[in-house]
Amino acid sequence: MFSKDFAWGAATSAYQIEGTAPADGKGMHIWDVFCAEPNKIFDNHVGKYACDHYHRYKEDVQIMKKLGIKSYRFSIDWTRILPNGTGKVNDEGIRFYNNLIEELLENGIEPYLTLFHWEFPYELYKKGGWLNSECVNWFSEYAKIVVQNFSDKVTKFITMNEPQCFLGLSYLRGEHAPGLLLPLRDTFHMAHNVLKAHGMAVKVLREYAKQPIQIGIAPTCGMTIPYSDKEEDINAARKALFSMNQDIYNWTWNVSWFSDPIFLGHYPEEGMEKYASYLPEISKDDMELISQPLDFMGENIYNGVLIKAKDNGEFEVAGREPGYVRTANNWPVTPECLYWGPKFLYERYQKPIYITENGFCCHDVVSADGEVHDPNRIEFTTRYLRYLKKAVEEGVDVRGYFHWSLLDNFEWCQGYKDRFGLVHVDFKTQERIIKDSGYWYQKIIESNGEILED
Ligand code: GCO
Repeated sequence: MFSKDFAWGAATSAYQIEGTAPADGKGMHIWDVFCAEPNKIFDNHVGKYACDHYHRYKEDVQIMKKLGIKSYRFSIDWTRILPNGTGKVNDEGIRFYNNLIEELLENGIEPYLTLFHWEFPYELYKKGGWLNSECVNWFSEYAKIVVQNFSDKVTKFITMNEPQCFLGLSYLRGEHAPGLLLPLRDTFHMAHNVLKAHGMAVKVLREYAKQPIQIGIAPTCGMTIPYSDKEEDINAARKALFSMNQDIYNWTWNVSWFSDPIFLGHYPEEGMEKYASYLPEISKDDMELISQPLDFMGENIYNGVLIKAKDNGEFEVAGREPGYVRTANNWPVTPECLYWGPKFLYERYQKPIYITENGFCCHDVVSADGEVHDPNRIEFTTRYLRYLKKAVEEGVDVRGYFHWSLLDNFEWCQGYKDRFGLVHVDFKTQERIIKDSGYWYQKIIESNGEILED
């Protein structure tokens, strides 16, 4: 069963919910700029209103309290704190996040603060962004201000959300802000700088914390699921998860390329050989900085691929059965990934794990009765949590689960098309309606997952 202090939570991110119309001194970040370009976002939706959480945060905290949510993972918009990315601090931004954090604490909800969930300051982007090695100092300056202002109340910090995405989707595929297609070599250089920035931020968070804090990072990846319970398929799935098996233009999705340096102190040998011609200078000091000790591993887990052993000791991706279950945005529903993923990650990195995101996009509508009935989200989440429970009962140290997401929100280049919330948002009126899944999640939390019995 789940531990008695298991962190049942919900997750959001600044740009996706706050509404970032330049208010109260906020600076511009790359998503503000990207959304202003035509044909980048579905139906040219823009994030500058989103859920207007910036003004409605008290209402949203009350919804969390009503649902019994114990922990809330949110991100800080870097440009609310440092409008230009470095230099002058914006007191209004500090005030907003202090108010949010205090509101959470007053309502018995523990804040989990993500420093970077893709809101990269535009002024710093113009100076080269993550490609400029100065980014290590920029990010650590930001981290220092965050920890000095919030660590008297916040004890859980996540440095970055999904380097795989904010590098891969943004600079390899060009689908996310700033929408570039960089030379492969640049993307490996960026990734190394990002990892160094993460490490420097960890050092700064530790040095300036006003009380003992816990620090982690929240990568994501497609998990691997053994095709059968045969030992060879299980070994093949484990091997596939950590191998460099992505094609070169999707290289950021190789799990171990980011997690091995952070948790093991070295890049994976297979990747060092495979990518040798693209790599920057990598020093011993770099790896020491990158592998600053962390207290936990976050992981955003949505789905996985079936892996089958081949006779030659290699592995292959096995096809899914015809008509396999999908979400409204066509993601496969693969509940086993919330067993095998934590299991394999815990075996390799031996760190407590938080599922920092897991959720589903469903076709949610407000029914004639004024409610939002979302049986699919309840069904899918039930299946996934049953597998997570199995992993926990077999000894995987999973400390918490954050459902993505609290609110329907701005789903990046998909705009407002994809609804992931436990709470429905009417983006015209900003009316919130708790979906059936929200009330269902309330019962899960109340029973500490006991009602998940098969
Ligand atoms: C991500 C991000 C979230 C997404 C969520 C649904 O994983 O891409 O962390 O911001 O909105 O995962 O795609």
